[in-house]
Amino acid sequence: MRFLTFSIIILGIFTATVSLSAEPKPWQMWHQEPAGSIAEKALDLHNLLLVIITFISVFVLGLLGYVGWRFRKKANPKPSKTTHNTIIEILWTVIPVIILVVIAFPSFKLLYYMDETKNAEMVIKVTGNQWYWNYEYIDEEIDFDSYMLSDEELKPGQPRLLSVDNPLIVPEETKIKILVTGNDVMHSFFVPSLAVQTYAIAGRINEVWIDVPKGEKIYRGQCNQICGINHSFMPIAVKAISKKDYQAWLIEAKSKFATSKSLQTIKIAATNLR
Ligand SMILES: [Cu+2]
Repeated sequence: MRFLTFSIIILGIFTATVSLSAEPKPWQMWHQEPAGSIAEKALDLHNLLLVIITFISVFVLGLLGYVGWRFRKKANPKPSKTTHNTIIEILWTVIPVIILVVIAFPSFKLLYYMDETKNAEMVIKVTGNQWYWNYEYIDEEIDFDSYMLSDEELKPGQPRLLSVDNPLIVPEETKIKILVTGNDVMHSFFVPSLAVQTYAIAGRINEVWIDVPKGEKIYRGQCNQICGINHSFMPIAVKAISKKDYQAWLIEAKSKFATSKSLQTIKIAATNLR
């Protein structure tokens, strides 16, 4: 009985974390559940490519097996000296070209879709640092750092090495443009479930966008550009909340994170110029 209760509690904790955050699971074999339109389209393209490459691989393997068997020494003691066959040569050039065109079409379509940041409803600037992230809400003049939680700081249900003190808070169902840059070495902003991965390079700004679906959820990611000794200790947590809760959070955040670094820098620079 005690074991049953224990199991139910464990199961409860497990299912609770499953529904509240998008993160890698032990022994996971497939993608994380796609979140947002880019991730859904990327998974569709992946599934199409998987079908195509499976057919090609099975065909080539079958052909190799057949040729190996059919033309073995015993079955074919006198090998033919044929070297050219125009029809076959045209076929093995034209068919791969057709396959590549079939792949290029949806591929470019997705690429241009991902590139379209025009109608974004808000902008967040993400800066990679050794070894933490800084998130700046440009229009709101909010700016804060996001550090990984140490093992001692973890609360029940928070995954180790993936939890942070200040997650990137975003409103659900909103198109958000993200400007990614770096402050020192190269980092990379990577959230698998949102299908977002962009390099953070000092002196450059890379643009991406996300539209997290409805529902309160944490989308977890990591820096995936080897950036120094603590590379694996700068996780990303994107927390989606309702638009109403987001407005409430903004009010709180404006007092909590009011010291806008960039504004301070501008002010200091302006005073120095005088
Ligand atoms: Cu990094």
